[in-house]
Amino acid sequence: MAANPTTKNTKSAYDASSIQVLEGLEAVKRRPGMYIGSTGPRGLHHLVGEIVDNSIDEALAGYCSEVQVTVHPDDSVTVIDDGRGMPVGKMAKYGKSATEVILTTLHAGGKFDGQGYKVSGGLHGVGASVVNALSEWLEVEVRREGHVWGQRYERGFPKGALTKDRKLKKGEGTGTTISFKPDPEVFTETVELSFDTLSRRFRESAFLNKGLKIRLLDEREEDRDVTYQYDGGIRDFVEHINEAKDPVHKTVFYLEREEEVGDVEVAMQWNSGFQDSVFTFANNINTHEGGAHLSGFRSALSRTVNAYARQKGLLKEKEESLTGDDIREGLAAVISVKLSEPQFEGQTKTKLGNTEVKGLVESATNRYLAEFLEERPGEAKAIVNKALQAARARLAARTVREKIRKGYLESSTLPGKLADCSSKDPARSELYIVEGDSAGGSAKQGRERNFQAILPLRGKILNVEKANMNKVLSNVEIQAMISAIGAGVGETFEVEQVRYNKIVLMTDADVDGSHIRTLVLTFLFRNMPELIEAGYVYIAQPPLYKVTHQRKDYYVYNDRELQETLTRLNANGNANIGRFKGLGEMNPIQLWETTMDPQNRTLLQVAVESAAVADELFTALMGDKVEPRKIFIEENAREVKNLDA
Ligand code: 28F
Repeated sequence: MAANPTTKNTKSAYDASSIQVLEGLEAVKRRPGMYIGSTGPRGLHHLVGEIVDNSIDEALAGYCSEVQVTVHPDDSVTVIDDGRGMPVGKMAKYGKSATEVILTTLHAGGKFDGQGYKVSGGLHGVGASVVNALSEWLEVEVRREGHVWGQRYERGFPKGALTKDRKLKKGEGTGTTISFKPDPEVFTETVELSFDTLSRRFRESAFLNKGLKIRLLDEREEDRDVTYQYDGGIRDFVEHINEAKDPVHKTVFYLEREEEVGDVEVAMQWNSGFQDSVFTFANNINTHEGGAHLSGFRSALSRTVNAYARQKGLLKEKEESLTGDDIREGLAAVISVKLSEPQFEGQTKTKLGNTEVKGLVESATNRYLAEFLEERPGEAKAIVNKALQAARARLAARTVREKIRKGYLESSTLPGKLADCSSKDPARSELYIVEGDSAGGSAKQGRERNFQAILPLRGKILNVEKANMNKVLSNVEIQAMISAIGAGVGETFEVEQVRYNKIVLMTDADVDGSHIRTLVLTFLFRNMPELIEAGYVYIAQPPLYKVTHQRKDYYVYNDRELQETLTRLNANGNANIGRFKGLGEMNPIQLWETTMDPQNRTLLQVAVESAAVADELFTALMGDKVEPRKIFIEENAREVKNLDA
């Protein structure tokens, strides 16, 4: 019988495709890093992300509304979606079911017949086949065409063809379920998935796909079960970023456009902080390195805000335009584009290349932001004022930098409040930085003026960790410290120019005092690290208690000493114990005798073991994250008594 021309010889098709599959699996197993970045924890988590992204692709196509991810005690994972279900039909070209082709052919899924989906996320489209190859086992269940279909693989090899199993139950929806166990022979470092890593990633995916419900269950720990769903999409994302901050204006700006080139969404809202947090995505992939969409956004933002500021007379003709940095200070924004053919470039393939996208984002942002500002004059004014404030700080800092560069901001323009010492020999001179004017007053009276200078600080100083350099340099208290120390700041700091070889922080022993002390230490650590490295920075130790016994006063510095003193005096109850609430309570003589007299004071020398550790800790202590505030430096400082001995 003549071969029926319509039925190609599926046997040879099968053989050819099987060879291709074997080569593909081999390639992935030989160099997994090529396909998932690494076989460390990041690569391990990518496996889960890749499978979930295929469900998200089905959601992008409009057919899936819920994805459920379960981590099992044996470190295997199950992902379930309620999409249409992977196609199950036999593909003549491959002589196998479409499901098996998707799960065994590299770069299959989503795109193998050219049409594919309009946009596909995934790990730059490596598809589920890589996950299959790198899994000890993988099981797929498809619910579609009235039946449940199933197939099992081991290290990518099918243990049999796709089978048509039970009928779908009444009311049972279509969809795809994939369970898999990452191969411990590949992921030799660890196969343990982190709930936090997964939940962070899925929360981001939910923000980026408005309305999509993603649920994460962890069977390894009781009741670790979160569900993310954001009907506001990236608007909710911006609100989440600004949750711990205070917004400068009420309405979150939002635009959404669908053009030939692709879809673009932008959401943004300014907060009163100094950092800008602008996150950009292309097909749900975080484009950390930015690219065309980010530059389009930035151009539009600058142009539109400047135009509005000038048009409303908030920016005078002769005044220079607001810079991008001025405008972006305190900005929380999310830009998300969806393209059919995204080009990822850059070091880590997270920079969007498609140049045509710049125009798409720029024109959409120009148009809708101008409208937003026009329609909300109150909010627009707040936004422009924030940028004007940033510009003023920038210009003020420029002046200060000029002065520092020309050496003005050192000895010549000493701050009014500094009560300097008469000695000009740094080796003998000490600068006490004191909290508050009343303590400053006592210190000025009590000190030994030929070698002790006093600089009172007015209340809290700026938290430099959160402020950019412009803000720092335009802060009066900070300027006073820079000029008193007299050796410049930042890159122009010269430790040989320092006017005092002891800079002593003297603040109250209460929470406020320790907070101010940490702020000053953060400033010094960030802007004059050599000062700390030279061992010039100290912390004064005022007494905590005054014990009066038989008309004699004893000053006690901590609870341990208090017990020892009471025992030594065998006071047994007839001693009066007074607690010092703050430096201001001490009269000048007491302050001198107990805290400033080199003969019997105690100074803690600030010694930072490793700058890197401190750097990390300062960021944690003083950054945006709300961590338990502990005085890291004191715990690492070496206690030094009678320094002057
Ligand atoms: C747990 C992981 O992988 N879900 C998937 C689909 C649905 C279709 C599909 C997938 C079609 C054209 C190739 C069904 N019906 N969850 C998943 N759900 N793949 S993967 O098709 C494959 C593409 O190019 C699907 C009609 N069209 C598409």
